[in-house]
Amino acid sequence: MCGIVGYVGFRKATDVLLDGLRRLEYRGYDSAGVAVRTPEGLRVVKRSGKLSALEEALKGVELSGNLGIGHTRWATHGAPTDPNAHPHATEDGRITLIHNGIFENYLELKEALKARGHGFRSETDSEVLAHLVEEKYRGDLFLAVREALEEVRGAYAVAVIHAGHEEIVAARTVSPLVIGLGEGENFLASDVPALLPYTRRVIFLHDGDVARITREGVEITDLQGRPVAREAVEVDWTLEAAEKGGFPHYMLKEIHEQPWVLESTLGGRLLEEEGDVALDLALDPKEVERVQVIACGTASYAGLYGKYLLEALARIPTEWDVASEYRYRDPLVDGKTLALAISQSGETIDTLEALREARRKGARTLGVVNAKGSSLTREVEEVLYIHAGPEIGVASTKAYLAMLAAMALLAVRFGRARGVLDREASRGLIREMRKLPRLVEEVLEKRPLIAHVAEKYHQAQDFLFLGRHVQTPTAYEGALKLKEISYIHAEAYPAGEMKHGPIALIDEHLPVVVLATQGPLYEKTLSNIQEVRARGGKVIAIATEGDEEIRKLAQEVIYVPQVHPLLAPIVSVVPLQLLAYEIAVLLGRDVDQPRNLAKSVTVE
Ligand code: HGA
Repeated sequence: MCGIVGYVGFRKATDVLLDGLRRLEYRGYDSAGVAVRTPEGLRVVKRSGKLSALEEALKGVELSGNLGIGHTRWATHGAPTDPNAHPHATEDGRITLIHNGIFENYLELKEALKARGHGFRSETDSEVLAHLVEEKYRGDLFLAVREALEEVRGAYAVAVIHAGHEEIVAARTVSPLVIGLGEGENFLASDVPALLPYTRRVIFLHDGDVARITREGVEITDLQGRPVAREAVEVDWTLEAAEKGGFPHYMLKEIHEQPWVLESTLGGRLLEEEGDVALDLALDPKEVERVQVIACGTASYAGLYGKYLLEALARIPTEWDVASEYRYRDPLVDGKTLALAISQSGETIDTLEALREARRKGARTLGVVNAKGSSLTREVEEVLYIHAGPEIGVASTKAYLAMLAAMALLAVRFGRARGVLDREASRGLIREMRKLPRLVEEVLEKRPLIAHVAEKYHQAQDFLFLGRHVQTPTAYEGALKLKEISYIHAEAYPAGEMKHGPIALIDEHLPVVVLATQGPLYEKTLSNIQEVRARGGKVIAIATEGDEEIRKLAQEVIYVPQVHPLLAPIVSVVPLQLLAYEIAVLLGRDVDQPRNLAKSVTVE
């Protein structure tokens, strides 16, 4: 959600801010703005629409200054209009701020501020903080921001500047913020990719931290002004990894990165000789009697795959529901329950809150996360990193694949530790896992065929996706990808469930994507395909290389390489990602920044 950037140093601030915003635009993108400290005071330029609208507005405006803040917005309070775009300023224009999150008590604060004579220019919750800081200000901006924050309730990352100070005051609670450390300059951002062109030395702020950032250094305290020590860390993400590298879209680039992503998720963790995996977890799987998966969106489908594997390979009862439901269903948890929280960003608020609920009830906790240093990693006992590198496309692809691989690792480890998976079976699986990067590479070569299928079906109004057992989450994920980036209505069902309702949808206009790879339920899936055919539906089958039988039944067949049936989802989801991508491109959609969505959902 919303992207925040800040700069203080010797460079032209607008250049650094726009560059940073471009790298954060995936977080939110209905409006954007910058504020720069110029010799004439603070100057704000902001526009509704995409970042390009702001860039256009800035052409011909001379904003000279070496200190500034910038923001891309994903509106929660107030429509995406120019006045509601950030930064927000006080009436005298001497204080300006940007905010990510929601101030829950803003209405009462706004009424009180109005009664005390403050005039408001936006409908946002964010603007109240600018006026509060103004009231508290007695010459010390750092202090004024802390005092103002004492009065707000809710989630925030904020950055505040004042015409009379060469400093940025930043604070966070819930919403992420990271400081980039330079020589004679310092940076601020919601996420690491914005900092990578300038520095890899960063400080992740924690909840309740307030920082004063000048060109010489950084001072961090808690809300009461007590100093807190935060270590600077080196991040290992490269700039190239966070750029498009010749692909027309981040999503396509990220789909093509999947072979090496799998290498890095699995690399060094597969112990073929021992028939085990090395996960470096202190947690003893024998002490776990039940797993509860906590995740949202794509990560939740990875979690559903995890449930099938943990039950099949480690024989641990595993519950699965989305985090926003888990949190409010008063789940039954005890000290032998493992809450397995999965999140690409590690900042997804529903997942964090559900995890906190599990912890309050006494669960053990394990996070499966991509972003190092993110909030989730600090709130779980242990972390299993998926090592997918920065994912910028809003619709997740490579992080999903890496999460699937992480689930496979976890299930093998748990199965071995609990003595229910024998060494030979495990060695077989590990050998198959080793092949995955190469097999995914082979699937990527099918892109021209998939583009052809997309061409034939991109005018459809609806799609149905069917899969069974471990391919059920693949069907869910395939439908989600298509919805997210093409805006075509798509539903997914476990194939056996089709006859209990969704079959009513089938006619000659409905393309039905069926995951029909080899495995124990292959024959049953073929029967489901027959049922679709009998009603005129068009079948697009994802099938195992060499399966000639299926050609007689399906209008289209996209082959994926032969692999252990439990690992088939890892190769089978790739054509579905490409299908969604090709259809979205044909329909002229904004693939990397689909409407209404944001990459890391930090509001409830
Ligand atoms: N509530 C603020 C900021 C929204 C936000 O953080 N979105 O992710 C607004 O509506 O402008």
